[in-house]
Amino acid sequence: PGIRPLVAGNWKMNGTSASLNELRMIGNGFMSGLDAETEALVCVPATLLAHAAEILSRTPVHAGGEDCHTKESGAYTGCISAEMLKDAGASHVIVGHSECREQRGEDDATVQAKASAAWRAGLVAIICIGETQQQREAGATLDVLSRQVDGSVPPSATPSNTIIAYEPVWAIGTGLTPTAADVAEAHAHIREKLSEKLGSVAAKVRILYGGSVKPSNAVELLGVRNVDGALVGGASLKAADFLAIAEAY
Ligand code: G2H
Repeated sequence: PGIRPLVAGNWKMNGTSASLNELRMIGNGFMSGLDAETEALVCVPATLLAHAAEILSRTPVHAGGEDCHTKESGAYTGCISAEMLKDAGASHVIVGHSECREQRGEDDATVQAKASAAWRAGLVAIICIGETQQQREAGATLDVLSRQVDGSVPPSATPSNTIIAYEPVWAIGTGLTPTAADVAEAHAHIREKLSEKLGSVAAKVRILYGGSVKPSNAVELLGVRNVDGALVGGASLKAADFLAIAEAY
């Protein structure tokens, strides 16, 4: 109550100009009939961002980036700054996705610096956290989430510049999802840690669930207390699936 849900897509390393038609269909879907209570965003590869932003500019759907560098510019071959994403039409950027943490050795301090870089450029930071399967099996889930909130979320985060995405690593792209009770426990814990860190504004910071969200489980997952939206990977590549998930609200 009081929090506008966000359904965000994450295309990852998928999509060429041929995929822009799906984006057109997503934009059209939100123009015609979908509940205006739900905010929508699609984060696309940087190569598509300017096209995506142009296509979505006539719709209520935002375009976002999937990662950014901490610096504004400089000798960082192959990297993209938050300012560049903003210039290409992004409103949001994902930082600290588990794939970046794992594949590129990104630590909490780097993720926090990326969130600050996003704000510097005028972007909303979507900060991803979540435990691995090994950590879950060891009973360390809540400790891991505490450590990631402490380390990855800048102390001056607000509901307007920051969104948290809880993505259990073992649920990403696997088709596995936690139970509603597990999701409720994790989100309540994240909310509590945010409150300790940010004070009363934490009540309004959106906490998205991510990890194998699809039309068939969206109603259950998005109905959980403290779940303020979804970060959708695979199912955001098909307009029909993404729209069906948004309709779960
Ligand atoms: C988790 C999620 C989106 P998927 O990475 O960030 O992907 O929905 O494919 O599990």
